[in-house]
Parts: sequence; structure tokens; C-alpha cells
Amino acid sequence: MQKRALISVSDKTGIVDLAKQLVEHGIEIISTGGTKKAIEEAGIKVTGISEVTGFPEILGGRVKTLHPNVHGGLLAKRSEENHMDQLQAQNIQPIDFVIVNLYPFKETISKEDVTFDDAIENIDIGGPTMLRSAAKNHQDVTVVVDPADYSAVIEALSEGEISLQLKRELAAKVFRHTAHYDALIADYLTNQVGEKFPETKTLTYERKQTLRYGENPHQQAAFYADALAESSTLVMAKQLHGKELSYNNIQDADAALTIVKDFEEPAAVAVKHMNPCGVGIGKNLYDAFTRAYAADPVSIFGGIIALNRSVDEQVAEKLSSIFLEIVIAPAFTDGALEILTKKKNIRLLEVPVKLNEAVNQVKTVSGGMLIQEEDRHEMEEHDFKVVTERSPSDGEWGDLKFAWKVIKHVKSNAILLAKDAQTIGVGAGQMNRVGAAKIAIEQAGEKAQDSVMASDAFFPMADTVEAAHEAGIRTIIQPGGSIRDEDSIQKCNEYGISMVFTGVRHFKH
Ligand code: 93A
Repeated sequence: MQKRALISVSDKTGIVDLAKQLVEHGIEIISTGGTKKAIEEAGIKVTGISEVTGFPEILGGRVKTLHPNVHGGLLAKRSEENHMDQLQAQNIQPIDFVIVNLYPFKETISKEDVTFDDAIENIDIGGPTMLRSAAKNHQDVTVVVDPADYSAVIEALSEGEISLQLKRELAAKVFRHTAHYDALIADYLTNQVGEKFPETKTLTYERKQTLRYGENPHQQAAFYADALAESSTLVMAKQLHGKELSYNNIQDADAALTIVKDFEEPAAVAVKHMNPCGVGIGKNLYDAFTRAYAADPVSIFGGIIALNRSVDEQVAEKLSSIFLEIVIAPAFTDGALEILTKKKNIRLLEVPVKLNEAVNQVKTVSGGMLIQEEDRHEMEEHDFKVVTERSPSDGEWGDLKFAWKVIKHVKSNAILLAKDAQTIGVGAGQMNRVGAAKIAIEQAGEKAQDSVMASDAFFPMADTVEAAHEAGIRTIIQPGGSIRDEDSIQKCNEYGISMVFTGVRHFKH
């Protein structure tokens, strides 16, 4: 029987070549309007879809292939006599190949000036329907959704027959593709009607990169991007220089970017193993980075740096004097690039540093996942409550608020010391609070004197105040809310320490 291929594609890449090869194998081509035109222009004979359906394309193309003559031809099982008899009775011919790619929905909604009507018009109905019919009946129909697979199909044809294995792989790809396509539409419409996380979120991720390995070389890994990610997110960052990002790089870079986004004033953040090891703010970027560096000149080695202003030559010189894995910034001047790209191994990422919409954080647990909004809590002035006899000085208030901003990015249990717009000690990820305090104090050394202390959660007992006092710390910020709060307040009063309660905690596990 005459074999037939239905070709209907929005992305016409490689389609003429494919059609030519199919014709050479004696296959008849059937096409929809635009596709037919493109193939005919190359001098290849094409049967119009209307000749198959006996129906014109109507509603401006909304209905062109949605017809039993098409879907009967796709869904009939060739091995089932009854199916074939019915085709014959209705004068329907089987279709053996389907080559379809869909209306460019994602490209359309990614345009800045997209209208709602444009988006809706780019929801493909007939295309996915053909793809799904053909994929369901892949035993008898070869279905190709990805132009990258054209050559494999032609090669198989030339060798005689398309194996069931290949047909099944192509069918699986189709269902992955249409599932993703629909999820994207669902996400878009959900956003449009303002229904938000968490009940309505469909998770629409696309593989961005297969990674060389995961956290360790014996773990396989890949990097997926939210299909609707905003331009200010890490997945959208442009890499200007350096080797491919690794799994650990991506996590650390994201941590650094997330912290630096919290600041409006010039800020610099150094991250190691997902925790900030130095954060500084200043009157300009150089000033801010100098502080972030001075915060912990040891840990910054091999670190990841995020900055919220354009990197100039002066900052670049300073950066290039240290061994760094990654520098992230909204821009680099030409002079800065010239300096930094002399270093072969440094990775430079350019991404707009601005607050994007709250991101949903996804974490897997065995057999499932957890999803939550990012911790974006911001304090109002009147939410800070002084609970001690002493009040912080003006200078201390500045450092307290700075420390409170940074602490929410430190893994719990977390204690952070700050002085003069820079972190000076970070105790992260400890199993008890006083342990975290001891680490932060030890790291700060003499600088702990007259610094401020922030704690991500309340003090279960007064031992952390005790440790603060011994180090010469003059003021503390913490959520409060422990049944033993009074013990800590009393101790502070005894030592002349001021303490501020925020009423909000910032666990980060
Ligand atoms: O508007 S549709 O949803 N209705 C249809 O019946 C239909 N059939 C194919 N879109 C339909 N298509 C799509 O048209 C295909 O998925 C393909 O993307 C596009 C090709 O149109 P043309 O050949 O006119 O360029």
C-alpha cells in the first residue's frame, strides 16, 4: 500500500530535506497550508490536507487536521482486520508517518510585548492531537516531533525498516513533549488569573544542561530550568568566561546571588558551601568588596562572589588577586573583562541583579518533594523591639539590621557577628546554638569586641548571651519567643548588653 507522511510544522528547519528523502523512498507527502507551501516551493509534490479531509481549513487555521480522515488514518491498528475494514468502509487511507512540531507557545509568551490574545492563538490543538494519536499507535506509525530526529528516521528508512525500538523512543519523546507543552500553558494561564502557589503550581522544568557529575564524581546529575524563569534568576545568567559550571558551582552561585539581591546599596557577597563567609556593603562596590574580603580572607579562597553593581577595573584588579571560582555581577566593563579573563579558570556570570518574583523552592525527600516560597520576609521599623535596659546606639542599629538581613541566608543553627557594615564571624549549620556562637566568635577574634550578634532563632537558654559577653559583644538581635527569654534578657541587663527581638525567625535547613 502507498505509504503516506503527514507533515505539519511551525519550525520549518530541515523540512524540505526531509520531504525530499521521504519522496525518494516512495512516500506520499500530505501537508497543511504553510508547510505545503514551503515544501512545494522546493519543487516537491505535496497533497493538501483538504484533499484528505474533504474539508477546507477553517477558522483561520484553528481547524485543519482535526478530522476522522486524519485520526482514523493514524489510530487504526494495521493488525486488526476490523479496524482496516472500517477504514475501507469510510474510504480512509492509513497514515504511516507524522512529522509535527507545534505552534511556538513558549517563544510567544517570552516576547516582552506579547498580548493575551497572541498567547491564546499560539496554543496548538491539532498538532498535539496528531502527535498523541500517532504516538499511541506507534506500533504502526512513526512520529517525529523533534527536527533533531529527522536524520535517524531517514537512516532507518534507508536501512529498510524502522525498528519498533526507535518508534517507541520517538513516541515517548512525543508524550514528554506534549506533557511539557501543556504544563507550560497551564502555568501561563494560572499566572494570568493570579492564582498563586502552592495549590496551582505545575512544575514546568526543561533540561538546561547535563552536568559532568553531581555533588561528587560518582553521582550523575543534570541542571533543569523553570520554563518560565525570570531574567534575573541564575538559570538565565550569561556565562562570559570560564569552564562549564559544575553542580556545586550552581548551588553556590545561586546562594550568592540570592543574598546579594537583598541589598539596594553597593554590596558584595562571598559564599563557600552555600553559606556566606563574607558580606560587605559600602559607598561603592570597591568599598563593599574590600569589606567582604576582610570579613574572612581565609575562607574566600576558592569562593563564589556575587556583586550588585557593574564590575570596573579597580574591583576587577582586586578580584583577580584572589583565587575565585565564580564572579556574578549585573555587568562587567570592558577593562574589567580584560583583567579577569586573563584567569583561565574563573567563571564570569552576567545576570541582572534585582529582586525577581518570589521563587518556589523545591527539595526532594525520598518518594516525594517539599515546596515552599522563598524566605523574603522584610522587617518594618516598628517590628524591632528593644527588650533590655540598654538600647543599641545609632551605629549598632545599622549593623543589627545588616546582620539580620544576612542571617536568613545562613544555615541553621546560625549565629553571625557584624561590625562596620561587614560580617566578621559566621557560625553556620551547627547542631546547637551556643556551638554556632563559639565558631562565630572564634573567627571574629579581636574584632568581636563591640560587634553585634544575630541569631536565626531564639536562645533556648542564656548560655549564648554569656558567650557574647565574654567576647565583648554589645548588642544582640534575635527572634525571641523562648519560654526562657527572661533568663537571656536578665543576663543582658546584668552585662549592659542591648537586645532586640524581631518576632520572626529565619530557619534555613
Ligand atoms: O490551529 S490548530 O490547533 N488546528 C489544527 O487543526 C492544526 N493542525 C496542525 N493547529 C494545527 N496544526 C499546527 O499547524 C501544527 O502543529 C503546526 O505547528 C502548524 C503548521 O501549520 P502550517 O503548515 O500552516 O504552517
